[in-house]
Amino acid sequence: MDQYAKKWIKEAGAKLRESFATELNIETKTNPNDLVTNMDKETERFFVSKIKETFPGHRIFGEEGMGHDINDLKGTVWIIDPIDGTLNFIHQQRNFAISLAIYEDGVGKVGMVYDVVHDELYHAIKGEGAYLNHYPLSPLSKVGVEEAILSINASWIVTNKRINPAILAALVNDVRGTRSYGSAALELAFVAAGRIDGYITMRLSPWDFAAGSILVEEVGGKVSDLFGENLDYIKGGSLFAAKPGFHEFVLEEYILKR
Ligand code: 2AM
Ligand code: CA
Ligand code: CA
Ligand code: CA
Repeated sequence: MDQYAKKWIKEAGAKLRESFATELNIETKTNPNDLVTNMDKETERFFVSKIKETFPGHRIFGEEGMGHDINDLKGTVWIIDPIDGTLNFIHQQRNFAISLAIYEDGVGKVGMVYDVVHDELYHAIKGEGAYLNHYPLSPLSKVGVEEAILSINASWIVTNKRINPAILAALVNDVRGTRSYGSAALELAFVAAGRIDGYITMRLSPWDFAAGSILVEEVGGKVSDLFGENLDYIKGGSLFAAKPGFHEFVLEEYILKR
């Protein structure tokens, strides 16, 4: 299964790179900043046709329309975000990824995040380690808050309905530096690769984190919602991924501290 997934994700990535030379068709979804392109839709259709042809019994849950009636993860479910970071795809032609995960009865078995422009495939099979292309990713080591690089969107520090923004502001003040890449899948892959130490975001859908969470956990990182609870792989929600130790520390000393 993972060999097919790898082959298809590379093929889809090549099509995305080729699309830079063509004119994109851009539409809005729920609001003027929520965009979708013909390439988002074409890429999802590409995976759907390959999976249906090769694994007719498998189910598919994708951002651009597939399986939006899914309300459990029974059997084998492919969870796909054809382009994660569509705004970056449109504006920057970089900092986007294809995210593909395979879940069996709710357990994440295969996680792949493909950084298309850099030709970097982050991949993991549960229990067999995580890799960046052919290089194994090292188990994550502990880091103190004062040495940590945290990925967080600045807007969450200004207004926020889920948590007092002052808590996030204090955390942002205490860490060594912050980043914001605009692709949840890539940010999770960066946590797994040790390029950043943590990632906090307020609202994601399952296809944003289904693959990345497998990568992070495979190298010993922690993934939860913002308050330390389990992620919801059907509804989505907030997310906090980080190195071991740092995750617990931030929950105890900032997020859950009254
Ligand atoms: P997308 O590009 O596939 O839509 C941007 O900070 C990150 O959040 C991207 O991973 C983006 O995925 C995702 N995202 C953007 N809008 C979202 C929304 N309304 N709900 C959930 N995730 C969203
Ligand atoms: Ca989207
Ligand atoms: Ca996404
Ligand atoms: Ca997307």
